[in-house]
Amino acid sequence: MPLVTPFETSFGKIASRDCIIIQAEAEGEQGFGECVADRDPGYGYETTQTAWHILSDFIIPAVLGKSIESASKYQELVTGVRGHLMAKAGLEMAIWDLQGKLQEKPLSKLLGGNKKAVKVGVSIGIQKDQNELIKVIDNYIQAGYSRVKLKIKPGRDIDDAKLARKVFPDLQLQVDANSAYTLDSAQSLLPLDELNLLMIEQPLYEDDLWDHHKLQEQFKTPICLDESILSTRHARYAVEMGSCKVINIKAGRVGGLSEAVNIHDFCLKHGVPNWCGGMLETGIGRASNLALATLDNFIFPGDISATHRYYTEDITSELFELNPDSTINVPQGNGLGVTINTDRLLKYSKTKVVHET
Ligand code: OSB
Ligand code: MG
Repeated sequence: MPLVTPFETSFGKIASRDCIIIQAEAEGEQGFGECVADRDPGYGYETTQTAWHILSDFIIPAVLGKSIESASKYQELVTGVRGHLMAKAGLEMAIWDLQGKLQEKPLSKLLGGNKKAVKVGVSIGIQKDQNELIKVIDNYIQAGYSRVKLKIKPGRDIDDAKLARKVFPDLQLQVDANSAYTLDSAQSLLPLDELNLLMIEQPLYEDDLWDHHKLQEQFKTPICLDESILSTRHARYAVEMGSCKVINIKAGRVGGLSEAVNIHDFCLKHGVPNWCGGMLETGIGRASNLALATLDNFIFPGDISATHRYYTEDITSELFELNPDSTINVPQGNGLGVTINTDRLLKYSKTKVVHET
């Protein structure tokens, strides 16, 4: 899936995505899911190919032909697969979609949400220079986004953020480092604390909960964890250690929507605000993110932008558009509430495999 513009982060540049789309069938109905793993293991260790392998050789055989009472029971079938949370989450999404269609309920309702629209922002990649950065931010503000996240990396951090803050003094602004710093090198980020940022996302390595605690002690700006939180246990460790004050939830990163809801419930109970992260999903994953973001503790705007911020041609028939109040409507149809544009799906498909009982 070619992106409208390449997306540059501290771990590399993404110009197009290799997505795995999963179709699950039961009782004459079908559900769709999207695995968020990408071609390169830059954000996490999984790739499209590892996810394809784990799905084909382990996850699908563990689930195929089994009777399952609800999507929330899916994890019990795949306990034999350690890790590979993105692969697991892709099939779980398809089963939730299927359940919503069979029970004639939208996913947001199945998960316990009530909102009809959710607050969103836009995540902006590292730009070629500062002129371009200001132009890109301005365009998104003109388009109606009220919250902007800037990707940062060593050498493209303080100056970019300072300039953005100077030009847009009232903008809801945050930054995301995608694990590009160590506790030592992150000392250079201390000036960020004067910029009134909503949060600083994932400055240190994903397995560095203790150093995030030390860094959080140096900052009044909340640290938000993304890559570090793979389960409710990680959320508890981070909260007990004081490694962060905000947690970004991505169902794809934590093994699926069930675990995402568990993390949400834990954070709600402990007064730690959440927001819904994104992985440049197609309309399928975007519908899932919107449904998840309807839960009560999703307090900050999500990284869930309009379709055309990502793709000129998406594989769902529905387009997601930004409302003037920087929200996007949550699909109200059954399950994910989206329909697949089969011509587009075919046009962009590289490989298709059918697993049958
Ligand atoms: O860290 O949040 C991230 C995209 C790909 C991988 C990791 C991240 C991101 C984004 C974009 O920030 C979020 C989106 O708009 O989908
Ligand atoms: Mg992030």
